[in-house]
Amino acid sequence: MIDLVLSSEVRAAKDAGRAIVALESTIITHGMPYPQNVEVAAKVEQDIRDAGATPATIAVINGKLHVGLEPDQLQSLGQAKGVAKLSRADMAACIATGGTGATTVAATMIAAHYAGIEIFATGGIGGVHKGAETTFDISADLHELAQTRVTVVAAGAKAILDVPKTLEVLETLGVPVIAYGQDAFPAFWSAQSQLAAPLRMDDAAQIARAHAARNALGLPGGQLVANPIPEGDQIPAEELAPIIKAAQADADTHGISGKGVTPYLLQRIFELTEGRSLTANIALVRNNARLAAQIAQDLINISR
Ligand code: PSU
Ligand code: MN
Repeated sequence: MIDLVLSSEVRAAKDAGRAIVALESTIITHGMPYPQNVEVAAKVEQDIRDAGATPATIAVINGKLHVGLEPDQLQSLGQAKGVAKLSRADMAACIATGGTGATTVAATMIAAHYAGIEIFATGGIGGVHKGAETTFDISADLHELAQTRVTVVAAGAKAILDVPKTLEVLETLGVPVIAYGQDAFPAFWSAQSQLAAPLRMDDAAQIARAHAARNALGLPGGQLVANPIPEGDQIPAEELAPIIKAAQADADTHGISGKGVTPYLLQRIFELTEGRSLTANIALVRNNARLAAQIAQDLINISR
């Protein structure tokens, strides 16, 4: 048995059968600098409440799996240095050794499913990195989407990834990739990309019904909902392309590999855009939180 700790509001929502949206914590510890990380995490939680659902930020603290963090826990996690980044391979080991760590998309999906939560909002998922044909750097997030029944709302994939290869792997793994309200697969900082999304849905209730239909068919795995960044918050792809190139070159020069790659690139892009990447990132995460809250409520309405 593992120690599962629900926050007071998640406990109350569960007891009342209200909609809950899972949130990851790696975005807080490894995706954004302090103190903006804590401010953003609190805002995203509030967006979910304002949209009528309950937020459940997930992390492992001193060997306990927390689903929903109290404000002081969020604050200390966001300030802590050297917090472990937990993906599928690491979470059980962290729990067993009494450690503290932040959950990636993959680990958050596992924890959400364990706690009975089916909808999860984040910024961007991990995917196939550029040069994966030599490095084999493919995020465990993709395989998690293929096997754990959680619908993940993200803003597409960052151009730090090889986005066409990421979509190919998702197709191979049988993961539905659904663009919300448009035909193109959104490109994280930009709403549009040159790539068509395999599926399109225009309202949250359809996404909830597709989630429920997969459950009814006994299909393992979740769905990836690709929600475009709001128009006014975009950064043009042409502007970011040279910055991403420079960040990637720095990562290569410093021999960054494994778990270090994504956090390193995110931090370098933040520095090289003088914080603009963060402003856009915040806008899109909040936008995803609102959509996820809607899907979670629609899912409850279906099962009634
Ligand atoms: N992409 C982002 N922001 C993030 C991450 C990815 O735009 O914060 C984080 C997420 O937690 C994601 C993880 O699950 O990085 C992927 O890491 P890796 O590529 O090592 O699997
Ligand atoms: Mn990786």
